[in-house]
Amino acid sequence: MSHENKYPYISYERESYSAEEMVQRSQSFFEWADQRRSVRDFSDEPVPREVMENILKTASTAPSGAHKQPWTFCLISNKELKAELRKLAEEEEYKSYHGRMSERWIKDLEPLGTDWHKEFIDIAPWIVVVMKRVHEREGEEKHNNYYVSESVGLASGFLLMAIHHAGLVALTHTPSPMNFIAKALGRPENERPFLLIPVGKPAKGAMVPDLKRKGLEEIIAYYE
Ligand code: IYR
Repeated sequence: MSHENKYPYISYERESYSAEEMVQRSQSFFEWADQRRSVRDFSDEPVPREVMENILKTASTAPSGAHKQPWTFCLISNKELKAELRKLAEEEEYKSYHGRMSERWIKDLEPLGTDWHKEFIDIAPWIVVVMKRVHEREGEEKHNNYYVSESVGLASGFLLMAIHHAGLVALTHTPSPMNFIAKALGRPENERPFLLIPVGKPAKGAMVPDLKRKGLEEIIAYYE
């Protein structure tokens, strides 16, 4: 390939598994991933910052448009800031649950037990706010990033799996509208809030709804 001379390449090899090993590995990985649940009841037990940094390094291994890695993760443990974010989130959510969301939407959320109260923002030891970087600046010039939502969505998926792997739990919270977050955190104008994710251990006696996941026949359209 022509670019090989111009840009550095390194060789890449992975361990190769037999068909049986691949079936076994993919099955056990599924069973492990299937244990992950969104949790709303957090313990306030501290989690070391190094754990969070490793988790965020993992999130940042996600593929991204032209490898621009168009994300910033705000890592928050400051109590006053968490209280402020909770207050602002609850103000927006109160309006959402009392008129901005459709009746159908509220009904769809009933089994999940959500409402406008967001005490988990105060209680969880860490809040990760995932920011999209819509462009980068070079002096006066703005350069748009590519496939920003796809890229940041992928990084957020990796983030949730890394949290799960550390034995922690998370909630993908989407306060709406989210502009208050960028303002409260003093983020630069090229960043937009994407998700607010409390991270920690589940509270003792935490409960989650007994949800069923779709079966293969519902999620795969085969073309063999
Ligand atoms: N953003 C609100 C409402 C909400 C919406 C969906 I779709 C959910 O799956 C859960 C909640 C909130 O965070 O409560």
